[in-house]
Formats: sequence, C-alpha cells, structure tokens
Amino acid sequence: MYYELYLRSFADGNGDGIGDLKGATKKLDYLAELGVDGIWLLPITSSPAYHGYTVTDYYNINPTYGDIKDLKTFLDEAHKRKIKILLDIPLNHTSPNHIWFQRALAGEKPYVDWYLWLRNEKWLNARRPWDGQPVWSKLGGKWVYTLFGPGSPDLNYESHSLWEEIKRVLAFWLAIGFDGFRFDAAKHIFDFSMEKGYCEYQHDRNISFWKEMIDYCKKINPHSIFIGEVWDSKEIVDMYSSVFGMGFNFSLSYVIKESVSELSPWRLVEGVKNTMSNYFDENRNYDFGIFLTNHDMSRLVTYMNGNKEKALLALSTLVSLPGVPFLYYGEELGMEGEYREFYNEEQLEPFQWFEAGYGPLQAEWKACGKNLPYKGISLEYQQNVDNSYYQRVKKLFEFRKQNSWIENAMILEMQNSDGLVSIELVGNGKSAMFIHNYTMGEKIVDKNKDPILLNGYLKHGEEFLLGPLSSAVIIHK
Ligand code: ACG
Repeated sequence: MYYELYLRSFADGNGDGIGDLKGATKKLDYLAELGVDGIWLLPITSSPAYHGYTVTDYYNINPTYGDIKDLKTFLDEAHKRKIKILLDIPLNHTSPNHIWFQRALAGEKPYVDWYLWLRNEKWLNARRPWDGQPVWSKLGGKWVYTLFGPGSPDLNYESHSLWEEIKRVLAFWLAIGFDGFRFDAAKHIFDFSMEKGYCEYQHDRNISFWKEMIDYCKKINPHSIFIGEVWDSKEIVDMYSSVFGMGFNFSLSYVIKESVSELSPWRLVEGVKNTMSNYFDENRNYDFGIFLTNHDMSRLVTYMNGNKEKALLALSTLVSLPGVPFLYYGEELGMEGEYREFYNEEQLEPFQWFEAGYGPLQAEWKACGKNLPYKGISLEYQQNVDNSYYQRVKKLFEFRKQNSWIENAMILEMQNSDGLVSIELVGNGKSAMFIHNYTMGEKIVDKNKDPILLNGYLKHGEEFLLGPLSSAVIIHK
C-alpha cells in the first residue's frame, strides 16, 4: 500500500511546528507497522506555496522541509524498511518566482521559449475545461498561459531544449535515491491549441513526451516506478497508464464512495465492472492505483457525512479489489476535511498524533478546525481503544499486506444478491471471495465456507449473520 504523505502536516523534526524530513524519518516505523510499502511524497521542491505545486527551483528542497542530507537519510531509512519513495513533481508549470520565468520575462533565451506567451487577443477568451476559469494571466506586464492560475505560468513543451532540461531534473532526483515519480497534471503538457485558440488536450503529444521521459529514466534505473495523475475518464487514464505502468483510477474512487454513501450495491457491481474492466481478464499491461481520497478531495469520513461505518465499508471494499492501494495521510485516523476550490486547506490539516493536539513531532503550522483535540481522532487515543477506527483500518491493510497476491489478481466474478456483494478473486495460485453487506440489516452468509470477519461483525450461530455494512472473506486456498 502506498501512503500519500503531505510532509508539512505529518511530523515536525526540528520543533518549528512545520512537518519535515527529519520528522517523517522518525515516523517510518509507524508507517511500516501500518503496512505501508510505498510513499507518494507530495512536492518538496522549493516553492512559495503551502501545497508545493509551484516550483522555484527543481534542483533543491524547500528549506522548511530540510536539506539534501535529511532527504538522503529519509530515503535510506525508508529503503531499510523496504518502503519505496515516489517524488511528486509538477512539470506542467513553475512559480512565477522561478528564475526561468524571471529570465523569460526579460526575453532571455532559451527561457523565453519555455513559456507560452499570448500571440492572438482572441486567445484571451479561452477558459479552463472543467470549471471555466480564465487561463491567461498578465505577469510582469506580459500575457502568459497559466492553466492553474496566475501563480503557475505553464511551461511550453514546444521547446525541445526544455525536454532536455526536464531530463536533467528527473536524473537529479533519481540519483539522490527516489524510486520514481508521481507525475502531476500529466494530461496538461500540451493542452492549449494555438490553431484554435482554446484549451484542447493533445493526448498523443503528451504521451510521446512522457514516453521519452520514462525511457530516459529507465536507462538510469530500470526499476524506477511512475504513476501519472490523469484526472479523467477510464478511457483517457488507460491511454496514459500503459506508458507510465500505473495510473490512478479516479473513476473507481467515485464508484466506491457513491455506492457506499447511497448504499447501492448494484451501482458498485456495475461501476467496478466498468472502471476495473481490465482486471476481469489476465492480459493487463499496467496497474491501477486504487484509492478513495487524495489531497484534491474531501476526506472519506467527511464525504460520508461523518458516518464512520460507511467509511470503513468503503475501505473494506477498496482492499478487496486488485490494483495498488493508495491511502491519503490521516485517513487511517478518520480525520475530517472538506475540499473547497480556492480554499483547500481543511483536508491538509496536521496529522493528529496526540489527543491534546500537542506533543513531540506534532506539526502545528495551522489550526485544526476540523480535527479538534480531545475528540478521539488522535493516534494516541485510538491506539489505546480496542476496535477504534484506526485499529479497524490497520487490520484491513494488515490483511491486504498479508495477501499481496490480490494486487495482481483477476476478478473472476462479482455479483450482488439482495445487497450482499461478493467479489471472487484468483491469482498466483490463490483465490478468495469477499462478501460486503451493503445494507443496514444483518445478512446470512454460508457458514460452511468458513467466512473470516474483515470489518464490522459476524455472528456465529445456527446461521452466520454478517452485520450491517460489514465485510468478510473466504480464503479458498
Ligand atoms: C493536480 C494536483 C493539484 C495541483 C495541480 C497543479 C494539479 O493534484 O493538487 O493543484 O499543480 C484538474 C487537473 C489535475 C489537478 C486538479 C486539481 N490536480 O487535471 O491535474 O485539477 C475534472 C477535470 C480534471 C480536473 C478535475 C478537478 O477533467 O482535469 O483536474 O475536474 O476537479 C470525473 C471526470 C473527471 C473530472 C472529475 C471531477 O472523474 O472523469 O474528468 O475531472 O469527475 O469533476 C495545486 C493546488 C491548487 C493550486 C495549484 C497551482 O492544489 O490549489 O491552484 O496547485
């Protein structure tokens, strides 16, 4: 399981209240115990932004997080625990404070070619495809293309000298010891048509760019791992993922969350058949990164309107599906946070290590409006409570870790019988059937099959009764 780690909010190693590499290094045993064997590290490169997605220097770490020595220690200690580390690197745009952009504004070559300048007034009418926001900004007196707003002028990959520079950037971080990359905004490398004067995803050109970057990285480290962020339909994700080797299955995250929140077992079965269709047969040429939430979304318990049993059913469903699971930091505690465009900090609140909200390594860079102290959210509290939310999530990922064959399994069959959803998996000489109760009533399950409780409750008696929103598994062999 990969853990999506936002360093600023995880663990503070130098007492300045801001999470950093020293702090995260001290928490690697905690992650290993949770069943983590990979970390998606949100951007740590120099950036003026709390989120880190607007870079000012691709060859340096944000000093708030530490230095190269701290990073190498973090990577070494992670590798000692067999935990791989993927660096999240935003290559679609930089910060306007990046020296490249400053030199570009001054008209200096090659930098001036590394950004997309307005050439036709009509282009100003262009709008962002998913929310209609303007995509041109006047910076330093010049109109420049900024898909993600004025704080992030887009890099212009029409310039091939930029491709060579990006290869040097990737080689730099692989040489430091990263196992690979999460490529941010992967479908936006070429997303503005200068002929038509509006935003248009040029998937073929994007894919040939990523193919060249990945082939280059593979020459440096043949075992390097890549996952592209392509927030789009399964069909579009399919196109990119065969180049990256792994793609986030955004559509599945909606299917599971909506099916659970509406308690709609048929929606789940139909949705999984559509969004995971390539796991219903053997010949699959890439993996899906499967997840429920990330830093661009509301947290799971918030999505479920505070209903923790529904959140646990969603997590039980996730770990019963093939693919590579990703867990967003703090979701193991049931932390809350609503994602709101333009003010998206609630889902980025500091990880709650201590019930009082204070203690060694506790990050304090922002107040916890949604995850208040003394509310039983903290790890300190939940670690000492039997069957707490944390204990139950930990049990799910321990099960998943002990059954790593599921990652590459094939879905033999999936059906809904009166609200009891069964998922039959086979792979690597093993097979199992998961049973999820998508109703608020107890359901009889076949006791002769010796079902094992995964989450919720299972009454053993004349008949075996699986509790509401509960899950069980039958390990065939
Ligand atoms: C990445 C990072 C995000 C970061 C940036 C910029 C990019 O994860 O944290 O912002 O570096 C779009 C982009 C993504 C981007 C998100 C935030 N995420 O494609 O790369 O915006 C539709 C569109 C998607 C769009 C999504 C946004 O298709 O392109 O993502 O909406 O909600 C179904 C459909 C699917 C549709 C969804 C949702 O799934 O199939 O197409 O997606 O419904 O409607 C960071 C900060 C920002 C800051 C920026 C500079 O977080 O605040 O502004 O940096």
